Amino acid sequence: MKENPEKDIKFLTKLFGAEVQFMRGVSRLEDLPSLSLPEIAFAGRSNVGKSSLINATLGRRDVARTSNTPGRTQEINFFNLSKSLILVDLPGYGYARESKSKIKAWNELIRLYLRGRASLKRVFVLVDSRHGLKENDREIMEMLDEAAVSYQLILTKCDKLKPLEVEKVLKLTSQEAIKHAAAFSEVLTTSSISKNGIETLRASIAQFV
Ligand SMILES: Nc1nc2c(ncn2[C@@H]2O[C@H](COP(=O)(O)OP(=O)(O)OP(=O)(O)O)[C@@H](O)[C@H]2O)c(=O)[nH]1
Ligand SMILES: [Mg+2]
Repeated sequence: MKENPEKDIKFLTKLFGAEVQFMRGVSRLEDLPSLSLPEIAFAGRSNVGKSSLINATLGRRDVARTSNTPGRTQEINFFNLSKSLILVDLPGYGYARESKSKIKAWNELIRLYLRGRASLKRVFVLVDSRHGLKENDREIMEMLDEAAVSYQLILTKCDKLKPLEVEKVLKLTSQEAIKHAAAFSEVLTTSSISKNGIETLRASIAQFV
């Protein structure tokens, strides 16, 4: 990206206002699209707000499908942004109102994708600000550390907390992030409703264009 802040804003507005194309939803590893553009993936527990955050980042409501019921996103969904990069909406790991075999299959697919994708430039690991890091988040973080896949933690749904509560969970989460080899030390705070943190997230994504 350019260094002039005004130009940066223009660049971001243009990039995220550009055409978004749904490429495909994948439930089997052999159906993954061939490696082409840089990929940025949104991972996290079911219902943490992955699909909503993708929509907020794109400034659109309905690119990625969202729902109150954990387990909405059932495939790895690939979205081509402006023929420049690919945003990847993953199914949630952990709890979902689905059969054990389905959850196991999703978890397996997510892990294989995250560990073995050469074009994957950054993983955002989303964490519900009301709950903080859970065991299955830590498992994913350790797996990404081992695979040397760069990732950044993002606290979601910060509109549901008071500012001081956000500060507290941010501090705790940051203290854990710095202990992980492949994690960014900076943890982002976001809300897909108030749009807080979305510009920072956009800037973070745009560096891969
Ligand atoms: N208050 C608030 N609610 C949110 C926010 N982001 C998402 N939600 C709500 O949380 C629920 C789950 O959002 P999704 O975006 O579908 O979550 P997901 O992580 O994609 O869920 P799965 O695909 O099931 O894993 C929906 O009811 C959203 O409206 C947010 O920033 N603030
Ligand atoms: Mg989803």
